[in-house]
Amino acid sequence: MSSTIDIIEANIDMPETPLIRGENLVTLQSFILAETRRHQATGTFSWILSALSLSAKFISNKMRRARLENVLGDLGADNVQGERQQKLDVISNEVLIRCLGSRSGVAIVASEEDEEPTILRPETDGEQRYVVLFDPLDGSSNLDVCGGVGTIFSILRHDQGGSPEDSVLQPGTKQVAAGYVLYGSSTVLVLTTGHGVHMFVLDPSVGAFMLVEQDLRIPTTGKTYSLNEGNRKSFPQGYQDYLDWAQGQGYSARYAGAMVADVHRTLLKGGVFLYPPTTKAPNGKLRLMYEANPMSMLVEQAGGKAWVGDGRILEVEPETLHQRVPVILGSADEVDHVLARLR
Ligand code: FDP
Repeated sequence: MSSTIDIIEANIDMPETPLIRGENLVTLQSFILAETRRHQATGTFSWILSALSLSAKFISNKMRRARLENVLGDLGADNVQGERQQKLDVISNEVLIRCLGSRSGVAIVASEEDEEPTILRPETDGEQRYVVLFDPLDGSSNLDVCGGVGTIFSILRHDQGGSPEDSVLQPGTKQVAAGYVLYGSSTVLVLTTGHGVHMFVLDPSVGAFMLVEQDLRIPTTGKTYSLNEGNRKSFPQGYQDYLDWAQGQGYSARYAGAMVADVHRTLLKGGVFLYPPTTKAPNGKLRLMYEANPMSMLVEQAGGKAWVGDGRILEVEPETLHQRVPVILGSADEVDHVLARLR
């Protein structure tokens, strides 16, 4: 069976010993085009992915120069979640809205930073349009200390029959694509369109995301848990029992405090990422529509599991745009170890 890389590179004669490291040079753009053809997707959809990739390049560039351009720190205002807004939260939100807003295939955008979705083109005009939900800058409290932060996105089909609200409030199983960008020691974009998970790294010298791993699989096991253990005393008993068990088994703790960084590590190395209910946040802290759902689609597509406690995150019926859910996701066996203590 020919791979996407074969399709793109078939006509290129490569020297026997490549001068550039890496067997093939496939950009996100060419990968999306090949995927579009392979799965008979529409060009509209590819344009949306290209807007997300363009936004990621803008944000990445801003981030790298943030201290020099004096755009670190908070704005002195709270967002709709009652959280302190960072200057870069606002800049990233604007970049995404402007890039996505110019694509005719985008019907609605919904952001963590805005109370209500922005309805751009509710009519379909005979074209399949999409809803794009995003957290423009996840983990932004890490910004001032040069820690990893990211952008998370989820794409749904715009349902022309119902109200814009119905279009936005679809369960995670209906996502047609999901992904994140991690602005870490390099800028990494991880994407699924429902046919596996693929990883790209931004090459700043050419300004393109290059494919570095196709069909990424999460390890089935991994003796690492990732959660804010400072909240331990206010977790439900099952989570505390899990921690006792894991520590007895010699597990390690790893927590960056930014979901994108923690999920990325879990995806590559295995283990489990958790944000349990706490006394202060009885439904957990993470948002279903633009944090838990897209990450769950990626983790499931990579062969892992993503649960709220008593069911799959992707099957939660959403009630509001900014609703929160408890999150347990990662290697299949490790998620099972947690669930066994919650039952
Ligand atoms: P942040 O508030 O910094 O944006 O989305 C919320 C989030 O970060 C996640 O990225 C992260 O996993 C979590 O909050 C960290 O919360 P705690 O500080 O409560 O551990």
